[in-house]
Amino acid sequence: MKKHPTKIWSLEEINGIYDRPLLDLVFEAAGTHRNYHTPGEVQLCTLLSIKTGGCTEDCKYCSQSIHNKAKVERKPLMGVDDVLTAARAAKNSGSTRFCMGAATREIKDGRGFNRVLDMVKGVRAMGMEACCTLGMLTENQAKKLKEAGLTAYNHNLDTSKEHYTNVVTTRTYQDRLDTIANVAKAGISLCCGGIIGMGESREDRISMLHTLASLDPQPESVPINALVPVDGTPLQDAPPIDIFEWIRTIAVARILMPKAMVRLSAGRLSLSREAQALAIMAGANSIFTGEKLLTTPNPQWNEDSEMMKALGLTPRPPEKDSHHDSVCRCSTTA
Ligand code: SAM
Ligand code: DTB
Ligand code: SF4
Repeated sequence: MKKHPTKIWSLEEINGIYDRPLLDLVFEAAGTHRNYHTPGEVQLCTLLSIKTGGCTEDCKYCSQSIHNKAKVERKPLMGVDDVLTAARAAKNSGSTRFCMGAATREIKDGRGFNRVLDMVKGVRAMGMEACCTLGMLTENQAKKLKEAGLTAYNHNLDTSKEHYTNVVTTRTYQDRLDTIANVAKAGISLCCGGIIGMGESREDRISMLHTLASLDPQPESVPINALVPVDGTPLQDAPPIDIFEWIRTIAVARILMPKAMVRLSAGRLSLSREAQALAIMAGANSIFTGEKLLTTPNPQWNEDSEMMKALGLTPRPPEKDSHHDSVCRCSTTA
């Protein structure tokens, strides 16, 4: 099959887009969004922490790192039945994607990994998309997850290559890229994005967007997290994000990666409905619902459904595969 050509963006081009007057940028991103996706449709996703706390990595933002002093109750890997009960509840609440996150540098082969494979099979059997985030992955593990039916693997770049060592020191940017390559080799869609508000500069945000857009294939899903400053982490006192920088990041992500689902991930609790509306205008088309993300709070179901109603948004129907069935009404290939 002929490969769909993806435009290769230079850093200078991305700089130029990012620096445009904000409303021009949002207008262009909204146009791109409408060319590739059904306007007004938002995918609802639900997260579950299937293994909580005790992670040996030193990510400065994370409540679950043993290097940080955040108060998080450690929980071992959950059982398959409990995970599937949570998945069913998420489905009944309108979620079409179920994301299972484990606090770990990497998952070892054996009983635990086999249990995760069963979780993936169970979620897929319910007709939901299944996503996992389990830290570093070998090529063989990625292959097994693919065989179990995994829809996507989440592995974020988090920030720019340049800023990375200020945020994490126990692994390298290249380690992240290696796992991403293993995911791609196995034919699993990639969910890859970052966090805004970790003391990065505008250049860092542009550099991260450049790296994301240059991945081959591009991510199917791009989570844009606003830092949740968790007490006891080195970033607990990070100043709140500049909302317009967050909007710019979302708009540029939409323009550079037109087919991707752009997800408003962590941090929505501190964002107004108006800010979220502008982000959706700028091309975001997915939110995480449910009162908890992995360890931090998230808006209540009813708050989100009221926001959706007020904005005239509809939940994306199930089994509409984001990568292949995207509505493309334009004649060019971006
Ligand atoms: N351990 C795995 C890993 O790091 O790849 C998976 C779990 S990790 C919690 C998933 C992602 O959540 C991180 O890559 C980061 O982007 C995001 N995240 C974690 N803590 C956050 C926080 N306090 N604020 C915003 N995003 C956060
Ligand atoms: C992503 O980029 N954001 C989600 C999902 N991928 C796994 C996780 C957000 C976690 C926020 C912090 C917490 O709740 O612990
Ligand atoms: Fe561990 Fe992931 Fe948290 Fe980093 S972000 S400390 S790898 S759970």
